[in-house]
Amino acid sequence: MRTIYSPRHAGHAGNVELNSGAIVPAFELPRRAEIIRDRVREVGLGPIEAPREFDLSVAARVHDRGYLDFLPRAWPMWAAEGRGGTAMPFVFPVPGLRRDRPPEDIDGLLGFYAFDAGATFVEGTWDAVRASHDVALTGAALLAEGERAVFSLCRPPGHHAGSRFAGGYCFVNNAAVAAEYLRGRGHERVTVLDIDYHHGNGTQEIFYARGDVQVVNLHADPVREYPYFLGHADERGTGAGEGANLNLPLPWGTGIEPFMAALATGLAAIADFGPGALVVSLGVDTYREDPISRFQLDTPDYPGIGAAVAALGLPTLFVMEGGYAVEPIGANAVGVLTGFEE
Ligand code: Q9C
Ligand code: ZN
Repeated sequence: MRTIYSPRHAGHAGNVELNSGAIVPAFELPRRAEIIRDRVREVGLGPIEAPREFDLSVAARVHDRGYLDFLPRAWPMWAAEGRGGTAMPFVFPVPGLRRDRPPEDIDGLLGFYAFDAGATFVEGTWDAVRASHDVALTGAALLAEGERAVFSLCRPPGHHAGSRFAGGYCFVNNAAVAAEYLRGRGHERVTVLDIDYHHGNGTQEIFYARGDVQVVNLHADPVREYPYFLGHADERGTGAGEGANLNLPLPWGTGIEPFMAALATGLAAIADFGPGALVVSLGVDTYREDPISRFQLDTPDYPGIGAAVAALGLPTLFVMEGGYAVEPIGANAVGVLTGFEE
């Protein structure tokens, strides 16, 4: 399997986040992608290739134009106020206390285009986001050209980014952009299967009213876990998308057996939907020692997940999402891929 990787992710570095009432170094950091890349090499998964360049026309079909225009302007506007460090929102438009009118000030705009304080900007953020988007689209293009499977080693991740909201370390929804690309390239139906620990709220929102892109999500139950406000089992899609959204929430402490049982349910729903291609939002924050998560998967469990996905027999694009136990992240993520190939 080919891996698509860009070193430009490394410009998105030194960010901080809010954690238990304190400002701490962001858990989502450059080493993550480097360790995964090194593991790809170590196990000989296949060639590691640079992305091609794409314009934002596909992204503009899943994201709001004003939002996409804001992302590259966020850091320059912040710096123009004489500020350094990390650009982070502190005020958000909630129902009843907002109008649908973008402010002009950077602090207002950061909140207007975000659902939490977790997607922060430094000088190199937009370049890294742009490269991550290209990494995803290059994988999708290779799939459209006939590859059976490709690994898009995206960083920053994307599945929390909604049509006009950043959050949870995510800016552009790489998996959604890839799925939308595949839809436009001959596949009548495409599925996004999200196995990150956290519910892919952005991906769900983007495709919720669409019947051509199925979204299947395995994640920690939002009753107790981030992102809290979406990801329940009764969210099934709306309008033309009715029945095309499947949430499989799992309790804290979930180990590999119930995880595989839920995965089997998800895979059966995918087979019923009959997509021409599959995009997997691959998060390995389901790992037992992940510092911000509470599932119990272990390193030897990951190949079995890849093997189960492979049994669908679909052209498959893996798009990297979360995973914050930094040293084991390579073995865990690449374990899914080697399991897929066996
Ligand atoms: N401050 C992804 O896995 N909550 N995003 C952090 C500690 C946000 C996860 C709690 C987790 C976001 C792509
Ligand atoms: Zn996650």
